Formats: sequence, C-alpha cells, structure tokens
Amino acid sequence: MQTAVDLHPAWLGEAHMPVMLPPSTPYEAAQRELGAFFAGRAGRTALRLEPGMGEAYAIQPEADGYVITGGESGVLYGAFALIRALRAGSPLPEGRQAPAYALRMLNCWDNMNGTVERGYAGRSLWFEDNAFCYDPARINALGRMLASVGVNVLCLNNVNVAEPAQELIGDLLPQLADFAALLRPWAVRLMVSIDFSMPVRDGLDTADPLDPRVAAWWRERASRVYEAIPDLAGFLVKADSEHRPGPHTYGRTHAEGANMLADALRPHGGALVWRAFVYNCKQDWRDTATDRPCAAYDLYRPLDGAFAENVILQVKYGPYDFQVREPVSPLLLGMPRTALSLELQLAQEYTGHQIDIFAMPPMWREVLDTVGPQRIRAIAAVSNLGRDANWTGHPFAQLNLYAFGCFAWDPQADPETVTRAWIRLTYPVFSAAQEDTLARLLMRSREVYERYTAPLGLCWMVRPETHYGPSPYGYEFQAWGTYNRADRNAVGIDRTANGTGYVLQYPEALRSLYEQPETCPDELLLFFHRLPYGWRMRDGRTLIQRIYDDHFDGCAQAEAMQAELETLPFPGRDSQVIRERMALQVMNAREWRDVVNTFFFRFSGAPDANGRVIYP
Ligand code: GCV
Repeated sequence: MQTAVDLHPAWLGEAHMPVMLPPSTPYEAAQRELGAFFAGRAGRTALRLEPGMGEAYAIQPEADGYVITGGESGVLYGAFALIRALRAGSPLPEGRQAPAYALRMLNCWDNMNGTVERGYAGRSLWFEDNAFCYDPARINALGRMLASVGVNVLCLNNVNVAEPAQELIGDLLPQLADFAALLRPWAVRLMVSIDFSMPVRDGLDTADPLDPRVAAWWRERASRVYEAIPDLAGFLVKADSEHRPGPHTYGRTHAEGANMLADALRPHGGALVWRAFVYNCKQDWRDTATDRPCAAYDLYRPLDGAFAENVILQVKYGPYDFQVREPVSPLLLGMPRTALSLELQLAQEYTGHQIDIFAMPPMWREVLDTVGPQRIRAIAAVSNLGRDANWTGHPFAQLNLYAFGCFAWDPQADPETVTRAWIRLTYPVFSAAQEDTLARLLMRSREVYERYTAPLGLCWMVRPETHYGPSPYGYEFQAWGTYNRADRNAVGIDRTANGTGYVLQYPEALRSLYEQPETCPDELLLFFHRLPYGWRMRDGRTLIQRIYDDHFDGCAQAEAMQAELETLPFPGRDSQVIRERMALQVMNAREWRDVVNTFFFRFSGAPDANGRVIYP
C-alpha cells in the first residue's frame, strides 16, 4: 500500500494533498484545489464557469484575490495554473489561455499481465494477472497529476495488444467504464489500443477493411463501447508493424484500414489514431538498398489527403525509433492534408532507462521548431509511469512528464523556463544558486548522454535485448534495419541522393542542409553520411578523434554531474535514489566510453591524439 505522500507527484507539493476523496466534476476538483491551497493564506478565489470556453481559462487578479473564468475543464486547468505560478513564483498567465492541441495524450504500453513494455518505473498501475487491479486512490491521484499539467487523454493499454486486452472493448467493458469514471472528474478521457484483427478473433473469416461484414462488426462494437463510455476519446492502432496485423494482409492501404475504423467511431465523436511506425522488421542486413528511415514517408506520403477527417496519423519524432538524436521525421513535414499527431517518448527506452539523467525539453524544442506547431494537430507521449512510489523511478524523470504537459499546452514553451519552474515546485527548499546548478545540469543532460553513447548521429549502438548499455555491433546483423556499417575505413550510411536517397524526403531547405557533409550539423553527420575516419570536421579534428573526444568528454561530464549532485540538498528518499542512480550512470558512461572507443580503435587503428587510455 502506498503512503499518502507517494500518491502525489513532487511538483504538486507534499503538504498540498486535497484528493483523498475523488471529486465528482472538474469544477469541484478546481474548487477543492483552490480551497486547500488558500486555506490559511490571504486572498480568495472565485470560479466562473463559462461552458463555451471548453478547456480555456483566464485568471483575473482582483484586489483581494483572483477570479478564474473557464469552461468545465478550463476552470480546473486555471486553478492548477494559478497554484503553480504562486508556488513557483512565476508570472501569472495573462489573458485567455487555451491549449494548442485538443488531444494531449499519454500512451501507456501497459500489458494486462502487469508488465509495462519499455517501462522503467515498476509494474502497471492498473493491470495485474490479466485483469484490472488498482488502488482507486492512486488512480485518482494519477488523474490529478495529469490534469495538473493539462494531459487530457490516457491510452491505457499497450499498442502491441496481447490477450486478453482485446476484451477491453468486449467482456471487460464494465471494468473499463469504472476506470474511465475515476479519471473523468480530472477531465482525462480514455483511449484504447485495439487489435486490427479482432473481428477474426470474434469468429469472422476476415478482418479485411473493405468487407462490409467487417465494417458492420466494428460499427456494432463501437456502439457498444460508446454506450458504456460515451466520452471515450477513440481507438489507437498499431497496424502492419512489428508483426501486428493490419490492412496489408488483405492488400488494402492504411487509409482504407483507418477510414473503416474511423467511420465506426464518427457517429460517437471518437478519433481514430493510426500510428505511422511502419517498416520492414525482417530486413536482410546484406540488403543495403532498403533504408529503414525511408519507410514511413514512402508508405504514407502517397496517402496524404486520403484519410477520413477523424483519423489522426501519429508519427514518432524521428524516422527511426526514439533514438537519442535523429533528424525530424520527414513525414511530419510532408503530409499537409492529413491531421498529424507528434509522438514523443517519456519512457527512457533508448535514453537511459530512468537511471541515467535525460531531460527532454531541449530535444522537444528542436523538434517543434523544425516541424512548426501549425503542422500538428495532436501530441502524444509514451508514458514513463509505473507503480514505483515516486511514479517514474528516477525523481528527475518526473520533469519529463511535467514538461510534456507544458509543451502539449504551449508548443512554444521555453525548455529552461519549464525546467526551472519544475525545480522550484519540486524542491522548494533550494536556494537560487542550487536551482541554477540543477537547471544547468538538467539542460545539458541529453547532450552528456549523447556524447558517451552515440554522438554524431550514430544510432543503435545499444544492447539489442535491453536498449541499455553499449553494443556497437549488436544490431549490425539483425533484421531490424538498424546498421552503422562500420568497417576499417569508414562509418555511417550515405543517405544523400547518391546513397539511399533518404535526404530527398525533406523540403528543400533541410535537404540542402543535410545533403553536404560540410553543411550537415555535426550531431547528425553520420546519420546522413558515410565518412572515413580521417574526415576533417569543421573544427579541424578528424572524425575518429571527435568520436574518441566525445566519449571521453561525455563520461567526464557524467562524473562532473555526480559531483554537482552531491552539493544539492535533495529531501528524503530522493536523495538516496538520485545518488544510487547517478553511481549507475557513471558506471554506464565508463562502459560506453571504453567499449565504443575500443570498437573504433580496433577498426581504424588510429591512436588517440591525446594519449588517453583506449583498450586494445
Ligand atoms: C510498443 C520500439 C519498441 C517496442 C515498441 C515499438 C512501438 O520498437 O522497442 O517496444 O512497441 O517501438 O513503438 O510500437
């Protein structure tokens, strides 16, 4: 059983916990939050409900307090925004505030057996033993946490739908409805990942989307589901990807598959979120013509404009799969007539397993700046939550969830401002200097991780089984389409017009930037180019020297982070968890440094110009 303190994310404050009894509406939740916060403080607040405002709100300071005007969920977001600003000492949001995206979704890869695919914070918060199994108080606290940062949709089951999760929209509907009811007062709606082949499981001889019996089956099923949960946000689908069933089995396009499902949801106001994470996961490594990053654009670009109006195509930020650094997916730039959702990953699958520190806001800033906020209509992130007492394993991983909410509401958000606000809310005892130390550390944490793992756009050097720790050739002879093709002369893949042609998928400005190694940003150099070890970088160093230097520097910076953290007065359990995980991170960084340096030294035979130890 969790203690009361465990039920709350640190940014909401330990002393401020008015949620042991679930509220009945967002309005009531807002009243309670404000009541609890202002109890014993000067000033009063009034809520003015204007249903037409929906999720929007405005905070009006008055002589003796504040008036929050907003729609049914807007008043709740306004209440949290006011409390946050007052607690963090941040400026109050001025004027009408409305979220940039109507759908701000957390995707949970929870399996009904209680495991979480790529989960690093313990078991599922709501599934165990192939059934629903949860502490209602914790789910209530989850709703509060999500609402406090404006996340409004939770997709509760893994996109890899495994038995018996199909029954979430079948026999388990009553339990699903009970779960939805717990989150409703927090303005969080459910979404369900579905199995495209479900009609076959139910006795039909096909799941062909153009077969009228299949379409009728889904229409009937959608009606049943919406009868139980009228405000369900919709269905999420992973189709024809990593062995999942999909329309290709029947020779149909993804637009045909998605539209059939969207038709079934439309009368109920549901959205059909269709993932664009589709590639050949049975590639022969000898095949150098097939280039995995090309796959999604090749498949979907010709379908632009063919999707029904309530289909949202959900695209991972890069063309591979949540690597430490990838160029922005060209699909995000190349589907002007399709509603797009940007998929981020809070779960640190390739980014340190919530052991190594990896604050994501700077990365998201780059992605959103490249894509431009007007191109996307929704935003989703793979969850980093689990049953661990602090929700995310590493306390700093809470920042990524908090920041996701901020960026989903306002895609222009400034990473450092968000990070500093989170620090002030989470560690209110810190002095200004301590806040500076932690803010700087977090803001550079991605670059540090990148340097000791896979700098210069080199991806996939992780251990294939776990995606943690180094294995530079681990993916090299596998079927996943993930190669660095290092040999004794060169490393990287030529993705220019003379190579796989991937670069041609970009609009002209980016294409010409990436096309030449002389102009390609260093951090993506080996993503786009195959270069000899003696290649002269812009700063005069050779490529091999830069690889060595980055690994030495990254590791040294991880060690420096460890020393800096020692100077900070983390409260309670955080102190121990942070220290323990930092020690593991330093070990990991040393391992990465030595394995990768040795790997390239053995190929290139080039000594380190600075004479540091590289194991032969
Ligand atoms: C849910 C990667 C992960 C898989 C994940 C998949 C996806 O391949 O390793 O665990 O499956 O992405 O996003 O569907």
